Amino acid sequence: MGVVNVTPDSFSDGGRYATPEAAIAHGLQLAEAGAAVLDVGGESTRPGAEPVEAATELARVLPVVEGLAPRVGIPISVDTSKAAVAEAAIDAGATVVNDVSAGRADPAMLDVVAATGAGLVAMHMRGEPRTMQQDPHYDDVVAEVVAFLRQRLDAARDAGVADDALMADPGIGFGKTTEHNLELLASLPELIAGVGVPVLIGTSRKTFLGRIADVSDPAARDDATLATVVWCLERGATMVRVHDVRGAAQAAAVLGAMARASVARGGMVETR
Ligand code: PMM
Repeated sequence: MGVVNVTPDSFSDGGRYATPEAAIAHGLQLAEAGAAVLDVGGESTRPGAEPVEAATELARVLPVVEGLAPRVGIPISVDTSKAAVAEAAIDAGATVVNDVSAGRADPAMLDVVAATGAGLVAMHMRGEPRTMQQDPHYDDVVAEVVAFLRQRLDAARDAGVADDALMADPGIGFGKTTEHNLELLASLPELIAGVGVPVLIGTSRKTFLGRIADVSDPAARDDATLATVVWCLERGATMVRVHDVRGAAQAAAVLGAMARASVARGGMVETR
């Protein structure tokens, strides 16, 4: 999943693709580089970010979805927590809703997803972006994230979202310390088994990578990101959300070839 942020203030690529033309050109490049899905977002969810009005988010996202949908042969997801934005983006050609609030921020969201037949990514976040990094605490981060995701997936099913339309995401960096993020990544097979639907992971350029690899500029964290991409795909993640699609696609292709060779030699690694 390639990230197309149409925001002036995203932590990772803030302002670079803030005009529709720049964002569309960027999305086309990511599709060319091997993205399987393009994730278009108009509200920054970086720690401390203030919410934006639906009208502002719509004005950012819609022209980009409209511009990309007829030109890329891959699904487009809309990264939003607002039902009105999701509905308009689906009208414009998006087929997946990536909601970092997992349907909690807007009571109409799950109904919109169900009524349109769109896919849904339900993500775990502790609190909201404005406050989520203020002293996050869990007794058992893996168990609590799994329990939350199971509850939100059930809420989506209760609203009428089809089981095969669902993905779950532990929300790396959303109300989590470096240790929490590492614990979630270390426990990926347990987490995937626990939620029971395909799992998406977004580590790309996040702060914990900068801390571990000592890289302060988020745009210089793609090599650090790639280590997590390989780790996640190797441990059963279905999809990774990245800025550097070219690197991730190359790593996934090589990983898949090695996994197939391993199976051909009677190894235990699954093909993907
Ligand atoms: N991370 C960001 C935004 N949206 N959506 C999902 N499903 N998972 C994530 O980890 C995620 C997300 C923040 O990163 P960005 O500012 O680089 O888009």
